[in-house]
Amino acid sequence: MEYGPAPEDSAAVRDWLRDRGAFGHFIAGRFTRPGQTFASRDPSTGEELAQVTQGTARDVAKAVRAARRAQRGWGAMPGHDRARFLYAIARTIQKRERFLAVLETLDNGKPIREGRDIDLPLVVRHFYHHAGWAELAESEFPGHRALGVCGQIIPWNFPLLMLAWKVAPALAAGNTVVLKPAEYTPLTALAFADICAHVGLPAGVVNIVTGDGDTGEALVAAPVDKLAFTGSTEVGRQIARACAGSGKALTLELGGKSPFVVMADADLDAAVEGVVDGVWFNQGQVCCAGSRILVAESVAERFETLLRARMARLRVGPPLDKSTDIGALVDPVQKERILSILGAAVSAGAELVGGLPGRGCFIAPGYLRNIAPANPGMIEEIFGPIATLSTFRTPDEAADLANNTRYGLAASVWSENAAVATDLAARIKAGVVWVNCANLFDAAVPFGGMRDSGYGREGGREGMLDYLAAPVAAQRDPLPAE
Ligand code: TXE
Repeated sequence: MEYGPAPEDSAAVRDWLRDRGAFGHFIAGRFTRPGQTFASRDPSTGEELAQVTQGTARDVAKAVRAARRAQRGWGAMPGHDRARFLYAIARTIQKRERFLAVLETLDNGKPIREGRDIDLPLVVRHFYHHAGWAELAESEFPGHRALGVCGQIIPWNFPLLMLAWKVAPALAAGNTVVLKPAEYTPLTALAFADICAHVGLPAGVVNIVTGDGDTGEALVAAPVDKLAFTGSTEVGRQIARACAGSGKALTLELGGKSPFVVMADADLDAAVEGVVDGVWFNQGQVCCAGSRILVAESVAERFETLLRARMARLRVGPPLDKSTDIGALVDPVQKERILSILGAAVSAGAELVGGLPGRGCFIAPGYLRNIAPANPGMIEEIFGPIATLSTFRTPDEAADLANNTRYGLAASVWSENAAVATDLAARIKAGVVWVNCANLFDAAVPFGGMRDSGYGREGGREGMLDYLAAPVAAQRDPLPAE
C-alpha cells in the first residue's frame, strides 16, 4: 500500500500556506485581519510555515459575543438539521484527508503514516458519530438543553483530533464554541475554519482564536458557560482555580503516567508490538501513553530482549517520509524538557537504553531500566519516546505498582487469560483500561481520567452529557439566592 504523501498533496499545502501568508482569527464566519503575529514552524526543519495572530482579550471577547449571538439559533435548530452540518463537515474532512494529514505532519512533526492512517480517520469518524448524536439529541436526552457557549483549549499532540473531540459533541448538543488551538500547532484548526465556511455553517457557531497561554487565560476568564481543556496538569489546576465559584461547567483532560502491565502468561511478541503503539506512537507525546512498563519477573529477560530488537528496527526520520516510525518532537522546548527529566532519572541511578538526542527536534526511542519507584523518571510524565521498565512478582504487586502514581488516565494489561486480565484491569485506577492492546480509540467509547488526570469524558453518550444541562440542573441557580 502506498502511504507517502503524493507530491500534489504537499504542493497543495504549500500553495495554501503561501496564499494566506498570515492568518487572522476565524470569528463570526470570517477571518479577521492578522494582528500581532508569531511563526508556526515545521519542527523537523525549523522552517517557518506561516504567521499566526496572537489573540488578545479583545479578540476573545469578540469571538465569545459572536458565539453567543449564534447560539440562540443553533441551539433552537432541530437536531436533525444540526446533524446535516456535522455530516457535511465529516464528508469535507474526508475529501481533504490527504491535505490535512500533510498539513498536520508539517506543523506537528508526526509521521505521515500516523497522521493519515490514525488521526484523520478518527477525526472523520468523530464527526460522523456526533452527527448521529445530533439526530438523536431530542429523543435520547429529553428535557436536556445545550449549555450555551463553550470555550475550548487544546494541546499540540493531536491538533485536529483534539479539535474534533471538543467541537463535534459541543455542536451536536446545540452549543457554539470558541476554540483556541495550541501555539505550536494552529494550522489544521485554521484549515478547519475553511471547512466550516465551505459547508455554510452559520456564522459564529465555530470561532477559532489563535495564540498562546495568555490567550487561553483570556478565554478562561471570558463569559462562557463551559470550559473544556486538554493539556498539562499544572495549567488544568490553574484553570480549575480560575473557574471555581464562577458557575462555569468544566472538564479537564490532563497528563498521565499510564502503566503497561505484561503478565507472565502474556503473548510477548504481541506485547512488544503493543509498546510500539503504546509508548513510541507519536514520539510518546500521548497523554495516555503506556509509559510505565511493568513486566512479570519470570519473563522479564525474554521480554527485554524482544523489546530491544524491536526498538532497533524503528526508523527515526523525516516526518513526511512514508517509512518513518519516529518523527520530530513538536518543539525544541519539549525536547529540552524531556532531556532534563532523563538527566535527572540517570543521575538518580536509572540506566538509559537508547533515547539518544539527534539534531533538531529528534530523540531516538528508548527506555529507562534499573529504575527505583522514587526516581523522577518514574514519577514525571516524560511525554517523549522513552518508557520505564521494571518488574513485579505477583498480580498484587502489579496492581500496587500500577496504581503508584498521582495520575489515572489509562492502563494496558497483557495476558492470555481473560480472568487474569479482567481481574487486574478492575483493580487499576484509570479512566480507560485496554486489554491486549494499547491506545485504541473509538468515537463511541468515552475517554477521560481520574485523580490528577482530570475529569469529564469525551466520546459516546457520556461525552454528550458533558455538553448538556440535565433537566434538574437546568433549573438550579449556580449561586443560590440568599
Ligand atoms: O502544555 P500546556 P505544554 C503535558 C506534557 C507536556 C507538558 C507541557 O507533559 O510535556 O504538559 O506541555 C494552553 N490558561 N501535556 O506546556 O501549557 C496552551 O496555549 C489557559 C499533556 O505545551 O498545558 C495550549 O493550547 N490556557 C497533554 C494548551 O493550554 C493555557 C498535552 C496546552 O498547553 C494556559 C499537552 C493558561 N494559563 C501537554 N497556559 C495531554 N493531556 O495530552 C497554556 N495554555
